[in-house]
Amino acid sequence: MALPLTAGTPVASASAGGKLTKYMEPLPVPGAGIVVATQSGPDAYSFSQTQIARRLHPQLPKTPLWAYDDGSGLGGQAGSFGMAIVAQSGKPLDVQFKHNLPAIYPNWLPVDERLTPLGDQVRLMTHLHGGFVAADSDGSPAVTPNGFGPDDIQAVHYPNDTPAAQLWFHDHGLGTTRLNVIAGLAGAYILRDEFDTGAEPNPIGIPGGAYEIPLVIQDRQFNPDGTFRYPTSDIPGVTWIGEYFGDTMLVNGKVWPYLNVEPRLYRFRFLNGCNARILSLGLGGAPMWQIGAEGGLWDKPVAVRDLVLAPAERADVVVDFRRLAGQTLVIKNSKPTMPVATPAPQLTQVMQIRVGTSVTQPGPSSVPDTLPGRAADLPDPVRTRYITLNEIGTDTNVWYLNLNGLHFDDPVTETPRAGTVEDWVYVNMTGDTHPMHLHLVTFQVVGRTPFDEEAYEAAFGTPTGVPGGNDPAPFATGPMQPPDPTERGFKDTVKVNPGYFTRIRARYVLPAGVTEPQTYVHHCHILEHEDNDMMRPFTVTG
Ligand SMILES: [Cu+2]
Repeated sequence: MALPLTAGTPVASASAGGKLTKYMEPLPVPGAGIVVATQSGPDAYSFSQTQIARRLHPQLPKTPLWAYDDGSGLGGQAGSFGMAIVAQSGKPLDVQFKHNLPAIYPNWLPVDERLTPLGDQVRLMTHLHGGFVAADSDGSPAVTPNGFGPDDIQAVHYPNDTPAAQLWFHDHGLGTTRLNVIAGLAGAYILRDEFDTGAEPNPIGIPGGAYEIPLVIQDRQFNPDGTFRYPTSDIPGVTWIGEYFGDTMLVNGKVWPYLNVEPRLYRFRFLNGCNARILSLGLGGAPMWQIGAEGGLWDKPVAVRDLVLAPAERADVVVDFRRLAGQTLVIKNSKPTMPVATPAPQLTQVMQIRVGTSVTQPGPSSVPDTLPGRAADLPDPVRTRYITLNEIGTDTNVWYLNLNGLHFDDPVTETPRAGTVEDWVYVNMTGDTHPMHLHLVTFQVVGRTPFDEEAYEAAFGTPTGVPGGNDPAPFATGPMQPPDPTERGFKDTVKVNPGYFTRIRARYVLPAGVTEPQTYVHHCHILEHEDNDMMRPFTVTG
């Protein structure tokens, strides 16, 4: 089958997406537009990363995409987010990813060769986000910085030795994560257990089956030829841009889709899959209870009005449409309120929900009072580390971001001992919120403390930022604020807001049978920041 060749096609300067008619096509869901991956053998999957083309909106030409093919040929993939793995807690999987993409980046993916180990070569590396795996199965730029090239196979082992949760897998190429994810290399990884079976009824008493809907939200721009538009910098010598913001919203890989629902309870599983946009989502008046986040289910539901999700954050939510029969709702995205800060231009409309008038299967009649999950409640730490977030040379040709004033490939400085609990305090020296993500662990959000950033910088600053290791407590300007009610459980990504230092607590346990030392990474999940250079290794030691 011939695919559109885009290398050599001039990239238009204006986006074609913002004027598209909204709510023309149905939301892809697993089994209808999203492929539920088929195993290649017992407890094994064999994917290839490959280029396909799909029409993401009826008024757009087909968009070339990079996709994970499970061997099916992806006839069941409707949009730019098209693959889901369903895994069972306690049941390990062996997974392979074979690079079957072009060797060199096409024009529509503007690589910045200052940031990559091998120039304009397409080097891939799949990371299971939220996975509890050995370092050499993590898809880690600290282990395989050059990634994987054409025809290479990345073979990984996922123990799945954690409770049910909504994970995702996405590319993590060093210096190219923002481009590889824009191109389409992201998929869902739904981990089930004996409580969270996905069926209806289930032991938890929450909606299941066709009434559980993943909602992966990604903002994008388009060129008139249908390719994704990724702008380049207007700074001479620089291609990289500080943040990517789209002017159209894609949900599950389709532009501004609609979803038909019945007037009953649903389970919506939100994932912010944007490169840089922090979402603040409202459901048009439908009552919502959050029941879990990145680390799985909580011990009890929490009523919520707006869901403020930074890139990579997830929210597991029960929504009640029973009083909304016959109505049409819109999921809207508003500007996040302080202290969350982001330079994103407004993009309000997300998707439409059409509530029908009849119910096929009644499902649960109420939201359960208790859940089989956990509130995060770790014991006191044996050690506290202070990690700074710096932005250097903004809007100049040496613009980059860093942690602790160090580059990614400087020697490891964070070395927690296996099995111990540590507090990490992220000290934000920039003007914006950064969603910090740790590989390997899930963590408790302990709290956020306002502080005098200028005085702290005056005391410790250098031309490459404030180094790590300096306790900001003497510079506090108020008491520590407790975590938000939606930060009740274990998380793997936390909003580190400007004007505050943010304390998280984790136990640095390794998977069964994995011996220290093991090196992972922690980084900002704004993909542009991660690519330049807001990422550092850490080593779990003996
Ligand atoms: Cu950041």
